[in-house]
Amino acid sequence: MNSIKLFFIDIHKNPIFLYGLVLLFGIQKTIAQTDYKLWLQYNKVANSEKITEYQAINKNIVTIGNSETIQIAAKELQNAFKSLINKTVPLSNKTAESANIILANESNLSPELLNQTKTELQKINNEGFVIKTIQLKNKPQILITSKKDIGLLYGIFHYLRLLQTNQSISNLNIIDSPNTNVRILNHWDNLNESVERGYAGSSIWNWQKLPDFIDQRYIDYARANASIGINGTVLNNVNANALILTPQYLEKVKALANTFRPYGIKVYLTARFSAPIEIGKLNTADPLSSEVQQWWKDKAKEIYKYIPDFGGFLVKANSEGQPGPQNYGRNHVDGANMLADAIAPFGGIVMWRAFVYSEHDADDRAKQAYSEFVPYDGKFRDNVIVQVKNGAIDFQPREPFHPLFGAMPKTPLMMEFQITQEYLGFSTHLVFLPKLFQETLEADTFSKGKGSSIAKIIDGSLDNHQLTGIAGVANIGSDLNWCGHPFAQANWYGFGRLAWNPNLDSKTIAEEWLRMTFSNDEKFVLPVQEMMIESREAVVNYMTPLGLHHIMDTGHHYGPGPWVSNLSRPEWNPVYYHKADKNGIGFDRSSTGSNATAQYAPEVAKEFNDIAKCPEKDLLWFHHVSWDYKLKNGATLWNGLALKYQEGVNQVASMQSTWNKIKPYVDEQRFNEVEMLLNIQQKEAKWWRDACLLYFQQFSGKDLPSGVEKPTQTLEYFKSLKFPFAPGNN
Ligand code: BDP
Repeated sequence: MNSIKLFFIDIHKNPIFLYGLVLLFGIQKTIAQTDYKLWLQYNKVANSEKITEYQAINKNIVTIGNSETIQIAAKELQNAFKSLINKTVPLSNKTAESANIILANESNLSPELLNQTKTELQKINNEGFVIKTIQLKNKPQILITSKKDIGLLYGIFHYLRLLQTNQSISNLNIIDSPNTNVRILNHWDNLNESVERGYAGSSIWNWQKLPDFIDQRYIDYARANASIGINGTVLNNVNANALILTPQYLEKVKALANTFRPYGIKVYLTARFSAPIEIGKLNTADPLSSEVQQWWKDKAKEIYKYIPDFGGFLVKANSEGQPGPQNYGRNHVDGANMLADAIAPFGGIVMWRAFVYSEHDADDRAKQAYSEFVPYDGKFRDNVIVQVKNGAIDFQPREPFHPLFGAMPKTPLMMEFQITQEYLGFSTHLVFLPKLFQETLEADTFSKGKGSSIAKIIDGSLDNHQLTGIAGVANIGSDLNWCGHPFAQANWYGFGRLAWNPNLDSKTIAEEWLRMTFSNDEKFVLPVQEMMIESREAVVNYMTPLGLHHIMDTGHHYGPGPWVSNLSRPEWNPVYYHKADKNGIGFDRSSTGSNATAQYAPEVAKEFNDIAKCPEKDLLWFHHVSWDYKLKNGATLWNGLALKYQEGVNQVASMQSTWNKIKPYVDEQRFNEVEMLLNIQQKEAKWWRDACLLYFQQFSGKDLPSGVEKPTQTLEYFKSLKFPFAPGNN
């Protein structure tokens, strides 16, 4: 037993080694490999007509230019063709005339090729690409071109996606560029290799072995990110450790930066505000002190010696106990601008987080970031971007959009989504997050009248900003399948696709991902796509329906804990958020309550503020509602709430039945994994339903309506459940 365990631990981080063992021992199931390959499975194309079409076009590849990036792109094409269409396609740097696929950036195009693509090239930015079927000597060829080589890499991944999803590749004319500049993962990884809110094993950064040992995972990570257009990574936790800024660690960061560079990925770090004291031996970190300013300038210079294209800093300051400018009586602008000045000469940026709330502020937590940041609008340096979570509380299954979006037109704002499922069932529950992301991106802030969507704020088009970005808190760890749940990979994938184009439809993303990751068979794709889309509403229903929020058990945030009321900070207690009493339930944020609704543009505020107009999905977020209140469907609030919880449970049951039906289309291992995880999800959806309804019933004093199953246990039982070793809660 022990040796088996050891075997698994050893192979954990090294799939190539695993593959070797599999060959050696003749083990048939190489499925661990399958999971590891993410959406880049490159399964052999099953449709014979498509194979013929693809084989006819992809005969040889010519690259013009010799950067590492272009070589990676060409090799990727070659490898992919081998598995997709079982063809060894020669690669050369001969003349374009002899090619079928030409890879070259615009500066390497012959006048003739340039002539055929110059209008398209004018429409792309530095990371964009053009894929065009052109005629050379009357022969059709596919030209993949761009301004810079990174565009070629993005271009080939787009091209391969067409093959992976069995689309036609004749007469192509694709012009595509990312809508945002900074498309970045935020790793909440600690230097001891634990991951805050990480549910997929430990950190993939092996700080102990760096800089000399480059794990194959780093390369695979960079490749996967490049395939979806992610171009930045913050390596360490927002709850930062200053040691990352010491020479010993900068050497290691440099090794990672060198590995990621050819894939177009820049490295960023979190900056602990008190670093000048902790590692600089100063006795203050006051941003207005000239010695502190000098310290950061010197530190920036030092960092850029190691990493000439270092991206910049992400900062969590004066939030949840982290140090910041307020420790010295200064404000967020003083802090952010001081760092921005230090890093500006080298082209770096500062991503300053707006996730702030204080136990000393008696006002509604949902209002605090807005109150604090709006007066700073227009006061930050040009290389500062303020990073705002999608909602005003904290990555809940559903939140109305954060009121800061639209309220700081003179400041670039970047979106912070959470890909790791801190409040959504960890890596155990299947929840397709792009649906949630899309809901936020599509929300209309009305800041400049109708049509002022968050997508337009994020991509800079509404307020005319050049610096733009989207961050996602990574769900990546050392698990063999990277994300802990086969379907959690779709959330990484979908985040990248939406960061590239915030207007994409989550349904399209689900379909692409399924085809690339599992199968192109319609009998598989359609039902599973539907299941993924539905999964977001399911989790809302069985955890926090009708606008409830933050009623997870505290600390680890797994499972229900609406009864928790004993934590030192009031806004850490679930009772603060649901406010259930005999009169009703919900947080009154209307003008009769905390008046958080007034932080939105008048058109939006009017809707949220009026209980009759407020969308029911957000009802209890904005209103304290009587148990007998009549919902739009005629049910009382109590009955409606109970039925929503039941609906969530039923939705998971229907996800299970969908999954059981698609068994013939999925490999055994992934089928079994998802089946087991859905079984847990089903049990836990019931746990949520029963625990919450039993608890709220104490206040409503009403029976469960017909259609809602009887609780499986007592409230006391649910309250007694404890999870001292839940992952991700350091
Ligand atoms: C909360 C997490 C906490 C993070 C914090 C943050 O519970 O671990 O440090 O957000 O975003 O969601 O800073």
